Order: sequence, then structure tokens, then C-alpha cells
Amino acid sequence: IANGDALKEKTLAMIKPDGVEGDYIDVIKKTILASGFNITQEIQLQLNENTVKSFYAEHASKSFFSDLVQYMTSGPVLIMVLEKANAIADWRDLIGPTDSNKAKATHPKSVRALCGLDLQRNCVHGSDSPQSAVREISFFFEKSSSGFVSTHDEL
Ligand code: RTP
Ligand code: MG
Repeated sequence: IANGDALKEKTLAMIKPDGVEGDYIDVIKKTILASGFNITQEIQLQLNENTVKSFYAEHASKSFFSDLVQYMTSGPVLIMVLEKANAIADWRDLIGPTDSNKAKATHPKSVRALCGLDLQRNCVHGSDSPQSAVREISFFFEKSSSGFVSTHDEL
């Protein structure tokens, strides 16, 4: 393939409220860029309850769902679209396991080891499959005549 762009893949990354509050935006972005991703879109938002419930709809029946909604609405988040070959799996590898304490024990170089606090407050999100990535990118961004625009109110 002559054009390397054809091999690229996009994923949705988010720095969650604890990551923004803890001043981890710059170090996480540096890690992202040093790992070969391009950041093609970014927006800082204050999510509301309905937005979080819809975004994390797959977890609606879980015991932790109401805590998750409270956590994700507790402050602004930074949402980014990351692009590179194998972006979806590579970003999941880079962030590490869901539980930040496990990340610290078994994946000490991961983002969640660096900035996560516990099982819930794990500072970052990543799409978990190609289907999730498409859904999540179009959840927050849509194509318009002027390029990609946010479908939510910017903070
Ligand atoms: P994410 O979707 O945010 O990238 O996280 P993940 O795939 O690693 O984990 P997932 O199972 O999708 O869970 C979504 C988020 O819910 C919170 N959580 N709390 N037992 C608990 O209290 C619990 N388990 C999960 C975390 O914030 C997790 O990232
Ligand atoms: Mg998940």
C-alpha cells in the first residue's frame, strides 16, 4: 500500500475527571505522542448524567453504574481521537488494566499505574473494540462541511 494512511485506525481516548483534576493532561498527551499516536480531535467537556448513562450504556445493569455516573460527572473530561496503525489495541495496552492498583502491581509503566487511584478512578478511558471505537467517536464528534465538529457543548 503506497499510502500509509490506509493502515491507520482511530480510537476514542478520554482523560477522566480525576486525571484532569490531578493535572495529568500534559503528561498523558506526551505519552500518547511518544507512543506514535496522532491526536486528530480533542475537546474538553463537562459531561452530564444523561450523556454518561448513554456513553456507558453497556454497564447500565452493573452494581457500580450509579457510582460510575457520579464519578464521570464530577468534573471536566478531555476527549481525544487517537490515530495510528493498531490504535485501538495499542491504546488499551498503554492504559493498562481497569483497576489502577492492579496496574501499579503488574503494568507499572501503564497510564493507569501512573495516574489512576483505584478500581473506579482510573484516569483514562479507551475504546475496547473496532465497533466501540466507531460508536464512541461518532458519539462525541460528527463530520461537517468544516471537518469534524463536536456534537456536545464545549466547556
Ligand atoms: P473504560 O471503559 O472506562 O475504558 O474502562 P474499562 O474498559 O477498563 O472497564 P469497564 O469494565 O468498561 O468499566 C468502565 C468503568 O467503570 C468503572 N468501574 N467501576 N467495580 C467497580 O466499582 C467498577 N468497575 C468498573 C471504572 O471507572 C471503569 O473504567
Ligand atoms: Mg470499557
